[in-house]
Amino acid sequence: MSINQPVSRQKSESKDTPRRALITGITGQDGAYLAEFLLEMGYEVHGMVRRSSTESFDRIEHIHGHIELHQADLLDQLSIITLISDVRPHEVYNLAAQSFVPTSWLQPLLTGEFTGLGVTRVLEAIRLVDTGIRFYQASSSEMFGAVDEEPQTEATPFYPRSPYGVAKVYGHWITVNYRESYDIFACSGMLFNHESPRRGKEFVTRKVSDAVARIKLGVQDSLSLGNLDAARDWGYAGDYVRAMWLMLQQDKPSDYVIATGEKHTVRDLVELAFNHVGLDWQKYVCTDPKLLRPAEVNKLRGDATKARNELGWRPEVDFPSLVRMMVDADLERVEREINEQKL
Ligand code: NAP
Ligand code: G4F
Repeated sequence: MSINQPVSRQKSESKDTPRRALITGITGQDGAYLAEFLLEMGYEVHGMVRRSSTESFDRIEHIHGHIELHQADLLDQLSIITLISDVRPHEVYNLAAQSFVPTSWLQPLLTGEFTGLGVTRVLEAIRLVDTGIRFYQASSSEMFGAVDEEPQTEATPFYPRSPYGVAKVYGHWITVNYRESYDIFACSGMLFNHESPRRGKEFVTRKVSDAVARIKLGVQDSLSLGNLDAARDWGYAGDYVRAMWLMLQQDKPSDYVIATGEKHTVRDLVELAFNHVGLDWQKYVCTDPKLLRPAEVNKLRGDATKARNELGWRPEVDFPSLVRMMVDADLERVEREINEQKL
């Protein structure tokens, strides 16, 4: 896929000029769904990608030719300023981050740089180029961490339990701060876990759906997991990117919890996924203490009443449908790979 060289854009606009959006993290799960959604809404979609020795554009391969990619990095301030002044987006969606919680204990400083300070770099670029650009920050339910209150709302105090959660709290507050200091239309979406067939295989839902497909098709024997009692409020990524866009279409910027309001354990997830292919999970799943986290969070369940009332947002895919969707997609992919003799 080709990456654009910097080109300065005409700043004059007519009423027919399509809205321009810039997505950081366009190669990730949410970036791919958001890009598709914005294209459907008639946007001109630009994506920021970092340099890598191998291209990892699988999730956006199908929209290649409809989006423009630009090289920049959350660690490099000048590259972000140059990108925003070249593209001159109306809306910036900051989805890029080191997003895997266990990695944040292995690389806490890098996580702070990407996931925390990276937000300030994007906001600084907007402040310097054009404070009229609308900004969405991908905040997380991990900010709530070890909360007492359940379910969590926009007013629930934060108690992050991982370097990732701590970095996201910084990203959240710097977004609020730039809104209040510079009058930038900046919103923080406090999103609870959201999953899909495009989810990275290191996250528990996809690890399970991939393993179920491989076990069913005879190319894997067992599945090792960590804490089966851990519980999350899991929704569908396709529903959640709609909420991101809705936040930037309001008259006033604000922060919103986006969640289903339901909590399920990893054990529920495993049982549903194995049942879907007619297997008894207890014959295949074992637990490995190495997969336990230094600190766990147990009470994450969101209350999205504000988003429902102000944005008109509600999730459309429920948990059992999500699990079935992910297992079916992995069955199809693993079967194809077996037929192509890749497995
Ligand atoms: P993801 O699949 O892990 O995608 C992360 C994206 O960030 C990838 O495109 C990655 O690019 C990019 N990135 C990482 N470091 C970068 C850097 N230094 N410079 C430029 N790009 C960089 O994450 P996701 O699930 O789509 O989540 C999107 C955002 O929402 C993240 O900020 C995440 O923390 C947050 N969030 C996610 C959830 C969830 O349940 N999914 C919930 C709450 C918040 P490469 O392809 O080059 O690695
Ligand atoms: O799927 P997970 O790795 O997601 P986690 O840690 O909740 O983080 C995700 O959601 C956040 C929103 O709250 C995002 F901000 C973040 O970027 C990311 O997208 O783990 C979910 C739960 C944990 O409690 C974990 O301990 O599953 C438990 N789990 C049990 N066994 C496991 C495993 N998690 C993983 N990744 N792998 C296991 O084998």
